[in-house]
Amino acid sequence: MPDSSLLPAIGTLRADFPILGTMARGKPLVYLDSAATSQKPRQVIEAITRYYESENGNIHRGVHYLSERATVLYDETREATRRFINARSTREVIFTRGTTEAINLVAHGFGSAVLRPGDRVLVSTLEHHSNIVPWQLACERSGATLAAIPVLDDGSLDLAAFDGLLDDRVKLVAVTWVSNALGTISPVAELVRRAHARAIPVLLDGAQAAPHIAVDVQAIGCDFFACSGHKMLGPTGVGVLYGTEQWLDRLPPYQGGGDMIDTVTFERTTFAPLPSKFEAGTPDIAAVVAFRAALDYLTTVGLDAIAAHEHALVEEATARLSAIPGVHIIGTATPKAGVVSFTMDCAHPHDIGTVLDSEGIAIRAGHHCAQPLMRRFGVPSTARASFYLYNTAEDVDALVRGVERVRQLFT
Ligand code: 7TS
Repeated sequence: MPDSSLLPAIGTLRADFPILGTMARGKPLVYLDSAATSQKPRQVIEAITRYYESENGNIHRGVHYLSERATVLYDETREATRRFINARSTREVIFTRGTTEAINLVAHGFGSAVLRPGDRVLVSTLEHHSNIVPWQLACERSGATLAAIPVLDDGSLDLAAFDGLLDDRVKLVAVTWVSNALGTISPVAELVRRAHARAIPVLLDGAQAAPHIAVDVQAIGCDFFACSGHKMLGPTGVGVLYGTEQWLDRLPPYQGGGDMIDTVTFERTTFAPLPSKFEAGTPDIAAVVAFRAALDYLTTVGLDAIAAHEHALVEEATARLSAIPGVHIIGTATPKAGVVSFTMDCAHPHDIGTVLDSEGIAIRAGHHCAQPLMRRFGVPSTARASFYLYNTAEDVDALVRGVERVRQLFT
């Protein structure tokens, strides 16, 4: 049994998440879909309410009390984010709507300012569509091409093939740190080292890493890093793009509008310095402000404790599901973050998801926005249980019971 006490006072911690005490389909909710979006602690929910009840004003423009207050809170979150990922400067921390927008911002800039016909962007077979499609669009615009690092049968990156693909045509390596579909954790510092040895910049999709792993962008040495607030206990509508000043200065603005300019005439506009250059228009201020509460929460519990807790749950779930006849775990590489992806001989993943749902258990069934990866493993889709700091050994029990019930129903 995984030891629920791995996290200090997990019962108290669960009490911070009001939704975990609710019912789904008349059964106590068992939430195993945190890779899609995490649940929110009371501290985050209260920060949103507090913001709208007593702090709401537009940022960076007013002289009045509320505008100044909102601006301070917004800027404090930028500093808290800088600390959370260990960026050098708040100039390197851009708030976006999420990982998708962060990657699109960089892809747009590369498409117009960096990529030329014959150049290459290197992604991997593990990618979520949001780290494939923006690059395809950038390649179409610029005449560059896209290539993908293959994966081995255990769901890890083929590092020998990676070395073979790193040639002078490659102008960017854009890879996921943690696979959302399999949970594979890629050796990102090593990937950066090998790419930088050929002076190739690296973007890391950290959507599934930031909720689970302590991030230090300087130690890893990546040029860009993207993550989504809503997967890390924060609200929807806020994400982070980290980029080195050197790169962000080189890339053109993504959107034009208020807050990102220095001077505007009808002939010519000059742009604001970083980070404002990439933050046109009124952002989701409430989400950014409440994201601070999520970062504080994660920091207080501790990313290492969270990772150890999830690891124990994943190990337990993997061992017990593997023991059920006809269940196949997809992605067996180590190390792995809080994801268990599987198929069953007797039932389609959507049937698995539907039966579990009738028991109040939330998992995701589908291609997980990773169709090339599904194709690599010869499956149209998988059932995916994903764990987070608030999950318990009892949640694993419920999952295993649910999967056994699927087997009874379909054989
Ligand atoms: N990259 C990865 C690795 C992801 O897992 C996701 C979302 C994204 C990018 C996009 O994040 P967004 O916040 O901009 O939408 N992944 C999932 C998932 O696994 N199930 O639902 C969304």
